[in-house]
Amino acid sequence: MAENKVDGMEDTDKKEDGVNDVSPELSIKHPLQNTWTLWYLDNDKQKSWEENQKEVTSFQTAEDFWSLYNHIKAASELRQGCDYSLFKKGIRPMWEDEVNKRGGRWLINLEKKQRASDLDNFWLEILLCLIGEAFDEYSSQVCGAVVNIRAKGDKIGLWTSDASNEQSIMKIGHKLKERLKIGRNITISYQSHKDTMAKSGSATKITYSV
Ligand code: MGP
Repeated sequence: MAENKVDGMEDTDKKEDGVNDVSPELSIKHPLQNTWTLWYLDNDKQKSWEENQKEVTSFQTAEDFWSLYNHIKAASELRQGCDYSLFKKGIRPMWEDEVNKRGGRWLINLEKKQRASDLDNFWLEILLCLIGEAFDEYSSQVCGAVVNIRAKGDKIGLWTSDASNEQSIMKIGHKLKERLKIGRNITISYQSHKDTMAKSGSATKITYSV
């Protein structure tokens, strides 16, 4: 018995050696430029908005992003009132965070019927833009993105850190439209968080649009 066991273990060791022979390009994960944190906002009416924000996990390689993405529900499968947010590690997905408080967001308002057709594609494309630093030299201005699942129509926001930096905001807005293949006939708007916070029932002031 004991001898068999030892034989078995030797076999296993050999297999493991084989795996380790794989070239480094295939076995080393691909690091991302930033570490990213996924947040989930639950819609629990007993709790405050801030208490409902849950930090899920952080990742810093392409492979770990895909493991996470494939493991969680698609945005379209979340309950009404819930959000996903993906932010650079250390930035909380809220207006009050030091990095967000002078910033704002590019906002994509979806029609109800787009939950079935566009929502998950848009959200994945935005995630890939974030982790792939798709906004080139303006990527440092990008804080993260939020998807809101709402009965009145879902929303996706791309948050940047400086609502007064027109050049960065416009470049990011154009790139966003291009990557999401949003047609020229559709306009998306940028709002500062200060204005979003201040709105009282009426429409939020639009600072830029593309
Ligand atoms: P929401 O979830 O961004 O949009 O904000 P929703 O549900 O479509 O509502 P609408 O007002 O845009 O039509 C809903 C509410 O959540 C806000 O009115 C705030 O009370 C709270 N909230 C949202 N955000 C993003 C923040 C935040 O960053 N900080 C704090 N303190 N509260 C927030």
